[in-house]
Amino acid sequence: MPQLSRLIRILLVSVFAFAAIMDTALADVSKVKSEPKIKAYQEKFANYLAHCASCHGADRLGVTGPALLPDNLKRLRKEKAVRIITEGAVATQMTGFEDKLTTKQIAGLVDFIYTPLTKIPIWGHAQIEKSRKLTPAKATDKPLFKADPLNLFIVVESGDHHVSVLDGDKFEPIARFKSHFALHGGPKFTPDGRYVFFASRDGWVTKYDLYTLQVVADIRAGINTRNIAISADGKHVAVANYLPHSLVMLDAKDFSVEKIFDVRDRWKKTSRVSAVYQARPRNSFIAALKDVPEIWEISTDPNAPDTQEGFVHSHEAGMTEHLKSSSGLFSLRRIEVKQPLDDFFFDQSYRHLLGSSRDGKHASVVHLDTKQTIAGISLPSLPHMGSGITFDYKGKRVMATPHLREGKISVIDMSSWKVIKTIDTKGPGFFMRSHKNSPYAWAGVFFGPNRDLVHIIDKKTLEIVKTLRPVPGKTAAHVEFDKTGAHAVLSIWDMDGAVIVYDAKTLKEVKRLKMSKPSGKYNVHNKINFE
Ligand code: DHE
Repeated sequence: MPQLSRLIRILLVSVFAFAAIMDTALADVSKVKSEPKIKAYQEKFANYLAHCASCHGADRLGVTGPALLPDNLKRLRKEKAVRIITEGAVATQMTGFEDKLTTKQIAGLVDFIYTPLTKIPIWGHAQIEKSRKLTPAKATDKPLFKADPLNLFIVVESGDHHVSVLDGDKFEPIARFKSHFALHGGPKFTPDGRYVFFASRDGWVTKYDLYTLQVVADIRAGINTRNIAISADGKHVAVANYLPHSLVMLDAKDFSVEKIFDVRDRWKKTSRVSAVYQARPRNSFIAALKDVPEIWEISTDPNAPDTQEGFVHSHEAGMTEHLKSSSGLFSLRRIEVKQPLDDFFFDQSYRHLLGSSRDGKHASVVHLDTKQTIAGISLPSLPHMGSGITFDYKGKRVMATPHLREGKISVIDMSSWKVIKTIDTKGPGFFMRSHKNSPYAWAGVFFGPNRDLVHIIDKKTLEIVKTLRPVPGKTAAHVEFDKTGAHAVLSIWDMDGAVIVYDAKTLKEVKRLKMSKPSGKYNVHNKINFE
């Protein structure tokens, strides 16, 4: 009898899965008008089902392989997609199809995966919960290794999709594990530094225990995710999604879904979420919305009164899908702005937010308490605020930001909100980093022929005092300091890459460790102290 009910269950699941595939297929086909086109489309779809669906899902949302949707593939050029289907992808399970498919069929498949779905797929409470996987951690309240747990480095190796954990005193690896495909954004840590959370572009959020060195929870909170943030008390993880248009709140302990915001402005216009940030002194999350002129502040203060000023309960905002918490938790405050702002930077009090406009030519300063835009700053093309750093210069707090389209770094006075200096560099940059104990700010050239260069800027003079070329011809990017600021660690972004440890004062190389395209590295102490 139990066997019979299992059989019925399997049968029902298969019928539903088939119905879902056909629904997607028919919806896609409805866009294709003439008969020969329908035939060609059906052929591509049949090839997709035969060769790709088992790993990437019949609905293209991803299974063991990544999602194959235009939004998720934005950073992959079509020619490269053709090459990957033909030859396979290094350091992944993707094998080449050269001997199974013709060049024309491969081109057809590429065409197919870059075709948008006609319906936004549903990824709600049921789908998220279903993906949740917990692995019990070994019981311990101390690290199971000798290294200083607050001076560990977490290195995201995007070449072969792994994460390494380094002892930050000896610069030796103590653990390495497989991550989801294409992690993006900085990992986030609980305030005690014990747990670290990662997000992948395909929506997977992973919790890793740095004491036992094991993955303890995993969940898919979106289909196309931007980044995550952790609340000031370490109890909630917020996930910002492009697809669907949602902001998902997870319980940081066991990843149960606390709430899903279906993101819409006051007029119900739906929006992607560019990113979500923790505003520690405000005990809230701040979210950047891509398509509507609003900034969201979501309270995470468990002691907030029910009628906290300016906040409305999420049910009033008409967007509660599931709400576990009571009181003011997760109530929403909308800050209306003139135009959508992307890519944020905050001053240390979290009273002011600096957001870049979509045209990428200027930034607005928004006072988060009064909701007023108090200043506008004209800037060279496309600042990358998220990578900005702050430090003291001639008794003033300044912020320095690289630009994605021009070889310039803007230095902004954070009291007058005026650009006080524009530093010319050898090409557009992506990341900048410093440490309170370091006299220098490090800024890599990320794009163009000089992408193997890293500028060292004296924070006292705002002059470039040295330019390093660690490996000629290979991109040098993303610097992180150790706990005390004595060493700076730089990445060589190559499959045959490395992290290079420098003495942060003498700027001499101390050590080199081989790594697979180490895109970012994060020191536990610096991250939990917002260094
Ligand atoms: Fe990032 C952080 C947005 C492309 C590597 N990137 C961030 C953050 C944002 C952002 C908002 C801060 C989130 C956080 O840490 O919580 N990134 C964007 C974009 O909008 C952009 C330009 C286009 C896109 O397709 O998303 C973009 N980013 C890239 C890349 O192409 C990079 C170089 C390679 C990659 O892995 O995708 C890249 N972004 C990174 C890294 C961080 C990051 C390594 C974390 C930096 C840190 O030190 O914290």
